Amino acid sequence: MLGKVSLEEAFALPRMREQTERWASLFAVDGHKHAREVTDIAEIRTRYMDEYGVGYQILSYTAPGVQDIYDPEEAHAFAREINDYAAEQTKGKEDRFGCFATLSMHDPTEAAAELERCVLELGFKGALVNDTQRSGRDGDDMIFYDGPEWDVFWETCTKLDVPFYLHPRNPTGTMFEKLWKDRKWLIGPPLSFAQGVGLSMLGMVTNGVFGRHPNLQIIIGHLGEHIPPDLWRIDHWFEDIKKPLGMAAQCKKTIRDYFAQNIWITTSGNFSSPLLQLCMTEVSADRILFSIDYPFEQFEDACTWFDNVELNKIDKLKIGRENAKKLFKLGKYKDSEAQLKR
Ligand code: GRE
Repeated sequence: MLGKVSLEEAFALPRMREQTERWASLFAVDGHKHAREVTDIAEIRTRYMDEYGVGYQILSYTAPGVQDIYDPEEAHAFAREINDYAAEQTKGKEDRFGCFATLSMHDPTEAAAELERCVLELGFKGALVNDTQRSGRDGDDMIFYDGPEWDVFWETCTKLDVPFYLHPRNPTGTMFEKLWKDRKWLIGPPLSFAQGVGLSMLGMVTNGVFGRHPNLQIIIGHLGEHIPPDLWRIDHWFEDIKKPLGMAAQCKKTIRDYFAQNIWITTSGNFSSPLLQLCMTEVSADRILFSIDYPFEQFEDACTWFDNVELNKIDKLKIGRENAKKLFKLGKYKDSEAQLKR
């Protein structure tokens, strides 16, 4: 399929090469290739996009990024540097690339102001943030975004009418020590990422964020971070047990309502046909967006899978590009109107 849109696509600052190589050594079999690809914005990437029919990508800073920086001032300065770099590097390439804002999440008002700068001045399409902000003097604390102090930030997202991509980060501090250190192969895509995002996502649902911000749009990757297959059980426990026990005060609608009205899922890094079918049944093709997770995953794997997966034409177009066009109010980009062959 030509003209696909993908939106969980990472880059790194060239000056962070050492950190990038270290990260690559944990998550890439060919670390040098990964480092080269993640540090590139538009050369290697555009070649892949052309080869595999991706018309438009929304770029975001590679994890854990700013969410790993527990000094608030340093975090904010790093976020601004990344945003200015992304804007400069994609200038003149607006028909192929958009950007998600990178934000320091130490302070809700400051995060809101930087998001506003990115959207209004730099033309960014929303924000991508990792599930918690590392914080505290020794970096052992973490900030969740589901409390009332974050209302000012979520108000800004809805006022600007841009989505927020909730992306995973690796466990750190005591959490790492207690849960993951002795089970290190489960860190990342096998388990810890889905647990981290699931906790934050369902925390937002049950702490009433969508009740207070009914138009807020949150995107999660990896075909829903293990939530869609569990929707029946979550719904049953929310409605039949947790609400009678008091949860109803801040969580008025059902989990299925929030998935229909506030939550989007992408195919990033999860190219499973049976799971896609399940997500279409449980969540609907109207809330699913194609994505790759480059360069942690390969264009070839994502695009060959999606181009060949058995879907009717309407759903393939929705997931491959039409939902993204609407959500991000995209104008014309390469192959944005191309006919679907099969
Ligand atoms: C990511 O998207 O940030 C990521 C990692 C490590 C492994 C896989 C992955 O940081 O998708």
